Amino acid sequence: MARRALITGITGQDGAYLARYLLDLGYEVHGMVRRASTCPMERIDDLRDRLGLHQADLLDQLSMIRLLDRVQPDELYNLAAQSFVPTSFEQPLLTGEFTALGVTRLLEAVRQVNPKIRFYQASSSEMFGTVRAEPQDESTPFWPRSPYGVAKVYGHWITVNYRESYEIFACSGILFNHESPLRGKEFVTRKITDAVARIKLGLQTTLKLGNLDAQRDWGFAGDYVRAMWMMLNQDQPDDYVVATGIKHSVREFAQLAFEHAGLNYEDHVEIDPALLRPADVHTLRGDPSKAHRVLGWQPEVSFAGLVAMMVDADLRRVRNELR
Ligand code: NDP
Ligand code: GDR
Repeated sequence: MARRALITGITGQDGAYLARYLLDLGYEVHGMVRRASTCPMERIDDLRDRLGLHQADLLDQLSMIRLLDRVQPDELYNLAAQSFVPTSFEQPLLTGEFTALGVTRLLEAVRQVNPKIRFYQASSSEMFGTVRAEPQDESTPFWPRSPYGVAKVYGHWITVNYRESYEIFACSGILFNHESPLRGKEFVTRKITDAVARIKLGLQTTLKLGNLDAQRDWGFAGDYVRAMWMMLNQDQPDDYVVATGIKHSVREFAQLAFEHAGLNYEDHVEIDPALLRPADVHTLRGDPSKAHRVLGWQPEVSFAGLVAMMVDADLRRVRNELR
């Protein structure tokens, strides 16, 4: 019998990559989607006839209990969240409801329906915030810098707590930034590669950015979803940092992306103070030694490869839209 997986947040970037990965492994894949008046299925359109999609919402406890009862998954990946850091400053309460308490609602549903369901929580390097050590590993203390980061710290510890209290096979994956052509256009990497394509093809001339000196450890989303599956397929549940171990600044990302299209970023990028955050995370670099050692996980796409992949995909897409 095929193993059965349920993904919350299946319509997001990671949900789309993870669904593909699990289908390729032979899983029966189900996804939780929330009701909307428009259709947010763009990223999984080509997979829809191979997926079971079910309506439920992180805010509605009963909907999640019913969903688990109906699907009876072996593995549950909790990727759903309000995931955009600036929005968390504007909507801190809603962010807490989705990104923090949503995790407890889901874990309670696991306890009630079947405590043998293996549970993955999408934790984040944003929990490290003002970093207490460089690079950051599983034992580095958290100091989150946004309501989003604070909510993710709650999600992390409630996952650990349910593992320790109820012996649920629950893992927290502390993933550093990972990007792809499916990344939302509000995040800085995709904002840059989308603008590069539009500038190259004559549709816009400038790109407004905020903090160009922020440094991130950027990897490829396709590599990172493999690590999620690996965590749930060990003998023991545990928490892992997933990162490349190399950091770059937003400026470097922009420079490389514009260069890849034969452009100079200095001719097009403008600083907009409105894009600066009330508190930002200035630098992040992960230490993925444990994921290498225990999971055997290795990333396959380099930073330069990622930038080129994203610029090429946006150039192709914008060209097609112009036809
Ligand atoms: P996205 O923002 O692309 O996707 C978020 C998903 O959550 C969407 O499918 C969205 O649905 C869903 N969602 C939001 N609110 C609710 C709700 N109330 N009920 C049900 N579903 C909801 O995020 P990513 O794919 O980039 O990230 C996946 C997870 O990993 C998130 O939890 C994120 O915080 C975390 N993370 C991401 C990292 C990254 O670099 N990408 C790094 C570390 C952690 P809809 O389509 O309806 O909006
Ligand atoms: P982040 O990603 O906050 O790290 O969270 P984002 O791409 O939004 O920002 C990265 C850094 O770039 C700086 N920056 C800008 N950011 C945006 N969005 N837009 C701009 O114009 C801009 N200019 C500079 C930011 O200040 C920041 O320092 C992402 C999300 O996917 C989270 O859900 C996830 O948990 C973390 O990555 C790891």
